[in-house]
Amino acid sequence: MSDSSIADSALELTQSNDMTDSLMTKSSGDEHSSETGGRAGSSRASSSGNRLNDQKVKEFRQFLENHEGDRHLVVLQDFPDPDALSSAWGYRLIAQEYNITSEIVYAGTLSHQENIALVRLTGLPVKRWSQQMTKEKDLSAYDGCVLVDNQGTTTQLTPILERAKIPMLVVIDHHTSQGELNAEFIDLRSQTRATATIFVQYLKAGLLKLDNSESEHIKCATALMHGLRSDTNHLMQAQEEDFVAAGYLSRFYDSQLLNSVLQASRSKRVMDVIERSLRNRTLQNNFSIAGVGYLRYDDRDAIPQAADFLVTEENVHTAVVYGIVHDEDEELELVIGSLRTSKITLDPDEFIKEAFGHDANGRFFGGGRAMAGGFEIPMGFLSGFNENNEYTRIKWEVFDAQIKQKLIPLVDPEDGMIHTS
Ligand SMILES: [Mn+2]
Repeated sequence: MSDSSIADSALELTQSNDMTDSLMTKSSGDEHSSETGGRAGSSRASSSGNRLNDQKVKEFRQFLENHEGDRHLVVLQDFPDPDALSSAWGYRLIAQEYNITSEIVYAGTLSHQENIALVRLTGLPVKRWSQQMTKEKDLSAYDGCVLVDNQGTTTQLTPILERAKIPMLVVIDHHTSQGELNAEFIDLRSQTRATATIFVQYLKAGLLKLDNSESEHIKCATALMHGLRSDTNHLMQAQEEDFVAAGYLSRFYDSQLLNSVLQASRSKRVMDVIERSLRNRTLQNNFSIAGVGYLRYDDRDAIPQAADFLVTEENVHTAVVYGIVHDEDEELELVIGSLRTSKITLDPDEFIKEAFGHDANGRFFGGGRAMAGGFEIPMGFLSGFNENNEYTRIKWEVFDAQIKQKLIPLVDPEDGMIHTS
């Protein structure tokens, strides 16, 4: 895995402003107020929001018509989440209407049990392409690539596709802009909570008529419902457009199927990491901080799950869980961490950027969005497995102490002391 691969943490980083901005202030859900207020045009935001969607639908339709018969590669972030997976499926079904075939791929891991369940139970057509496999493929078979719920900065496949000169055709995303993009069709809506919401708007506008008698439509609608729920914290941070989208999906989705996806049980290894986080946690000023030691690359998603769990403890408003993740294939090690908070005045993005700063290239080690954040710190020269247990233990202790040292000034600004317990 290349160091350009950033996952959950960086994903959270990129979502920085869109959710926090509107959490406590007027939300951009007002975009549709004219619909409910009955005074069409009374709100500039409302008409411009609808106009944007109408305009984008028109552009997208034109794009699809121009590309009839194409073969597209839909590239997801390395650790695809339900929003990405379901939106990519939406793309595939819409594109099919224009005789465009698309393959949905990701290079990392499907590591959260809910994501695995989503893919298995709905038969979501996604494939893992490792970096190696991708290098060996004949990419010239594809007319172009499509980025959904990402802008190419969270997938290891970007440099390979660039080298193979596969044109970037489409970017549909709700993260804040990651820099200049060159694609034929771009729909970036940083005020929108979920890419799934954008796709539902495309469906509603008629790019594909969902049909209750088509089982693939029902399954895709179910996946989109899961996607938009999971990017809005179970609709708790949803805006009007997300509720409208969910309302539309409610005509098609299979609630029992969604329930089975949500019931996915945790693996024993995830339980073990949660157990370690409980045992190792230190409580200070309503923060709960836990280092969980080493874990396998495939289990990295246990870290945010442990943070989700620790933040539920009485008198805790913020939990930070981190560990050293080693990727056996790539002989690479990273410190990966997650933050969860219920404290409305704590901005995870600011907190993480301030705690860990950035690398030599000015790139932050992490960031966040409302209530959640993450970080990913490459271990560089110290990376790599060592047979010697004592060495491994010391290495962990050093990183553990270093992370705590970075966190403590923020957890307890009065207390400049270094705590390493
Ligand atoms: Mn998303």
